[in-house]
Amino acid sequence: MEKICVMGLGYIGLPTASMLANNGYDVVGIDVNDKVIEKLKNGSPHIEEPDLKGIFISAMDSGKLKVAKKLEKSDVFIISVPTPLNKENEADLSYVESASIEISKFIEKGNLVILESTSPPNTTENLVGGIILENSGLRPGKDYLLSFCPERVLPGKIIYELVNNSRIIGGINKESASRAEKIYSSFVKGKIYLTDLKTAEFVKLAENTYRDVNLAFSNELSLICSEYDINVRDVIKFANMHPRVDILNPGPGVGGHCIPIDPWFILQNIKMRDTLIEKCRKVNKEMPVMVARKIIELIWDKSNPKVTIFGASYKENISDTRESPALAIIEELLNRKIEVSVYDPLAENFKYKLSGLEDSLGKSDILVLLVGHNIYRDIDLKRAAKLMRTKIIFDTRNFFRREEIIGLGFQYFSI
Ligand code: SAJ
Repeated sequence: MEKICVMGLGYIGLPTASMLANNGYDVVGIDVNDKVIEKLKNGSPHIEEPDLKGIFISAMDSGKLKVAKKLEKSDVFIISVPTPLNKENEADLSYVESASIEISKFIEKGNLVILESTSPPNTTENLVGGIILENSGLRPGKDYLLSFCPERVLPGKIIYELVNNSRIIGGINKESASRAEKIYSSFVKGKIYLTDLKTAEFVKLAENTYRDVNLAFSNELSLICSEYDINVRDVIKFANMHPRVDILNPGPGVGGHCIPIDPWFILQNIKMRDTLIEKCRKVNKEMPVMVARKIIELIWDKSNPKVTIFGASYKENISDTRESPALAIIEELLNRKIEVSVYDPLAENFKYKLSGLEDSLGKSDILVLLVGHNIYRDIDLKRAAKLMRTKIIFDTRNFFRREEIIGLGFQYFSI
């Protein structure tokens, strides 16, 4: 069996490395972060994700998965490092660059390099291929094989989707795509489609941008419906009964480390201006501001108002708080000197202080639900009503049952 080095042990790299090891490959997972390596060596993943711990531990126990800080010689190198957005709304490819420089030191003729990190079109050939050529003299497609294979898995369902989703693989030539296909087919049950590098890079961006555009449409509908005093949820429910309509749910904004970022990668190297994609991004970015304004409107007559926020993570039932709409909403409220208390037992690495349930509700003037975690279903709303100073619920996810909330004496508002 070939040896594979997976560079970057984050949300995608760690499950992928574990999966490959469980399917017979000798895998070395590389991460530059000492704390991550230490935790993993002690047998516990640093990421919360259903079923991840089990597959990671079995990979480590089998002896097929090692974790290390330094890269080593290998047959295959998979780059799975972050590609965040920089201040100019362009891809920060510095981690891909560093990984490519490292690979240049170990790569040999006949090896395969796969980029998995979401990147603007041409990154695999120009940046990864360019750096390796410059530093090792090896030519992509001639001396070694070069592919792009984007991850497509949904946080919260990563392990299931890693196995069952289809994959798209781009190669600098057919041999590169086919060799990468052989590796992924060791654990992927979904279909695997082969194409060229640029197309595969673009497909990944198009998928997430499609979702961003659909969400912008849905969020804009919610604003328009509120002008007409029509319930947008009813509109979407009925419209989606049409066989060719599939509108997503409006919410307090679009968070996470992918959907708010990838549309910018599509736009960064093009001449076209005034695109639909950019407008949609702006609509979604504006949603938290609209939500904050609505909160302020609902509590404007209170002296020293207190706002309770349920949901710091960027979506339901996960701990990830990156680009969470809660961040922008809380910032708006704090800028107006409004007291904010956040209750989210799942959230990790949140910028603001998190409170206990009773503390967060005590003497509050409004409960704003930003994310519909299942654990919020167990909350005793009668007790919440007693603790709060003013009984208002602003439900941005259609999470609660309106009649029940009103029955408990609350005023109920939704998006
Ligand atoms: N959201 C809504 N309403 C909806 C659906 C989502 O407001 O009806 C919001 C969520 O609350 C969240 C944001 O959109 O704030 C994004 O959530 P998501 O569930 O749509 O997507 P992510 O970011 O968790 O994962 C996406 C997925 N992409 C697609 O579905 C096209 C996933 O498959 C990708 O692998 C992932 O991005 C990624 O890593 O690129």
